[in-house]
Amino acid sequence: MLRVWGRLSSVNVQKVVWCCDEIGLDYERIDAGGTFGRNNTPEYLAMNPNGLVPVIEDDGFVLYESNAIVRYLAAKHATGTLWPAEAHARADVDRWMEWQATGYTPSMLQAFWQLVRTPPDQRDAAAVEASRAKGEKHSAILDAHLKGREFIAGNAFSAADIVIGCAAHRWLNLPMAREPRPELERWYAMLKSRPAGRQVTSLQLT
Ligand SMILES: N[C@@H](CCC(=O)N[C@@H](CS)C(=O)NCC(=O)O)C(=O)O
Repeated sequence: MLRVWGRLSSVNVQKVVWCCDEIGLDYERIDAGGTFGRNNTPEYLAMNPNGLVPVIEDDGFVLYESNAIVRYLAAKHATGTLWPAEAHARADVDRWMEWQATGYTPSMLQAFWQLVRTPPDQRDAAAVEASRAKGEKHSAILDAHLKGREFIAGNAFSAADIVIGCAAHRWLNLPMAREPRPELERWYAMLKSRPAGRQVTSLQLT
C-alpha cells in the first residue's frame, strides 16, 4: 500500500493527501514532523536527507518534494485528467504548480507563522504586513486568472487546483483582513464542495 509520511497540519502534506483522495488511492498516512518528530531519525533521513515532510513510499519507490509527489501520483494514476496528456495543457498545469511553490505559498509564509504559530506578544507586525502585501499581490493575480475559468487550467480540474487549493485554504483562513477576491472565493467554494477536497479544506490552520 502507498505510504505517506507527514503531519496533516503541513500544507505540503495536505497536497499529497488531497491528490490521493482525488484519485481514490488506498494509502496509509504516518504522522511525522512538528511535534510528532520521527523526521530526524536515521531511517527517515535515509528517505529524505532534508528531514522534511512529506515523503511517500510506493512499492519500494521513495519520493520527497510535495509537488514532485503530486506530479508522480497524477501521472501514474490520472494522466488525461489531473495530469493532462497534451503537452501544452500539461505545461500550463505545471506552470501553475511552480507558481504555487515558488510564489504564492512563500508570499504568505511569514503571515502564517506570525499569526498562527507565534504567541501574540512575540509577533512581528511589520513581518505580517510585508507578507500580507505579497500575499495580496499573488491573490490578485490568481483572482484575475480565474475570471472566466472554472478551474486553474481552464475547464477541467487538475493537479494545479490541488496545490493552489491548499495554498488558498491557508490564505483565506488567516486571521487577518484581506481584499475581496470574488473569483478566488468562488473557485475555493467549488473546491470545498468536492468530496475529495473536504479533508483538507475543513482543516483549521495550526
Ligand atoms: N519543498 C518541500 C518543503 C517541505 C517542507 O518545508 N515541509 C515542512 C512542513 S510544510 C517540514 O517538514 N517542516 C519540518 C517539520 O514538520 O518538522 C516540499 O514541497 O515538500
